[in-house]
Amino acid sequence: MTSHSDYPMDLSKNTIALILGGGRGTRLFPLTKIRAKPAVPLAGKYRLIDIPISNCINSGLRRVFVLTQFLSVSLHRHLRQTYRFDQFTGGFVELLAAQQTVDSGTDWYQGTADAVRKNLRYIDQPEIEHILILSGDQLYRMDFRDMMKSHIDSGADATIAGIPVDRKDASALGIMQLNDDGRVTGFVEKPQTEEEIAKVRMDPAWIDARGIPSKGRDCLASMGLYIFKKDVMMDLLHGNDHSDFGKEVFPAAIDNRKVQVHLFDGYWEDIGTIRAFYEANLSLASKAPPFQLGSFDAPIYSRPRFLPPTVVGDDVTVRGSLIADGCHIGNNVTIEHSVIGLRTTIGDNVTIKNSVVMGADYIEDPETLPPGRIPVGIGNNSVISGAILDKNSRIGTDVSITNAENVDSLGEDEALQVRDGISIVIKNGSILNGTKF
Ligand code: ADQ
Ligand code: ADP
Repeated sequence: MTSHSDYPMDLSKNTIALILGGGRGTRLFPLTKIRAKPAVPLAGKYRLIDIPISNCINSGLRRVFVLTQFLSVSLHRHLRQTYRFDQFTGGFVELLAAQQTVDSGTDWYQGTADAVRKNLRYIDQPEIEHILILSGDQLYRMDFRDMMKSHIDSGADATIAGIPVDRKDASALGIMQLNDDGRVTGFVEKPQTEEEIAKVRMDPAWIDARGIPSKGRDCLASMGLYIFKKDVMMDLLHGNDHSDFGKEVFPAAIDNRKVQVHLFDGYWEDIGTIRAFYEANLSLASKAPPFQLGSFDAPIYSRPRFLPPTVVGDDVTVRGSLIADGCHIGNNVTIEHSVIGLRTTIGDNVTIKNSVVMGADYIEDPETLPPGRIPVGIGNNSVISGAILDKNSRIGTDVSITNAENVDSLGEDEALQVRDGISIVIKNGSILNGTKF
């Protein structure tokens, strides 16, 4: 256990965090079709943005900008209602949306570096010395004071958080080569061939020698988390049109700037695709989750809500699942390895397996529904398996969503779609009584 006195690093005054809230990317479609990526619900009661912001707060960092492509009302509301710092801390969590940067052109951000470049004027405050850049779609817990310590101790211009990975995972990540002092001497973004990987692979003994069991892993991946000296970052983004940190800024910077690594070997998952998002949610719904949502030292924060406890009927079996507040679960229900989000209503004789049910924004009074309207929630006698049900979805009675024919991809605008083999009912989507898929 560490105490605050172990950390002389005080990030509250001289460091700003920028959270990259998502590009044009469609990797989380259709969950991001109607909301900004940081607002996507996670683990039944959080949103993706709660992870990096909680890490900042737990590291003593309270000056946080969130860069998004579009000003999302629900994201703005969530941030406003959740992250209110008292007037004496000087803290803030503020959204910077692409459309707001009028004098930088009306283009959307072209990439991660471009998103930061278009907001430099908010960052360039005299007391700020370091900029921490974070991804908005990762699940991990890190004390950024450790990373800042590496950054300061090595006198780096920029520090990249790095994690050992297997070769099979290398092609989706930025892979770094390091010298004995931990300086980055090679950087290849998402190497696709054996030759490219060979250029940057590390000897597993190098990793073992630094106190991290390599377990045969011979690639060191960038976690997409960076600390820059502010002035160096200003320089690196000035006078060029490099749009991405991984693709352009780092490969160009490693020769004439001191770019160091900060090694990390805890749980860390990029959850920016439907498959990764689904699996990360389900991994939390197990007896021994690889990531603890609850932690006394470093909690994950979210908007406080005043919901009643979940009501459970007779003959309900729940195995390896997360059930959030405010749910109504009927009789004779089986829930296995699933996430049941806030205010979910489940009828009688329902089976839910390996699914992420996001819940609802409101509790509906069935008496007030117009005739023929399917109520929010999951109707009687339905079976849901291998699915994501986005918020406020209306699943009728006798419905079966199991992707019985193992379809990999289906639909664009329909209420029921398939991505990466996972059935998805979109937000507010209705599935008629008796539908079988
Ligand atoms: P990727 O995650 O593939 O790789 P990218 O798509 O650039 O890189 O996303 C990084 C983060 O920035 C994500 O949170 C994303 O949502 C956000 N983002 C992307 N474009 C954005 C934009 N235009 N405006 C605002 N936010 C944007 C990166 C690195 C790799 C590293 C992996 C680790 O490039 O080197 O290994 O992260 O996950
Ligand atoms: P999502 O990002 O999932 O699409 P929503 O925009 O639907 O989320 O909003 C989610 C939460 O905000 C819900 O708890 C909802 O009750 C609440 N909410 C919706 N509208 C308002 C409002 N005008 N003022 C305050 N809270 C609201």
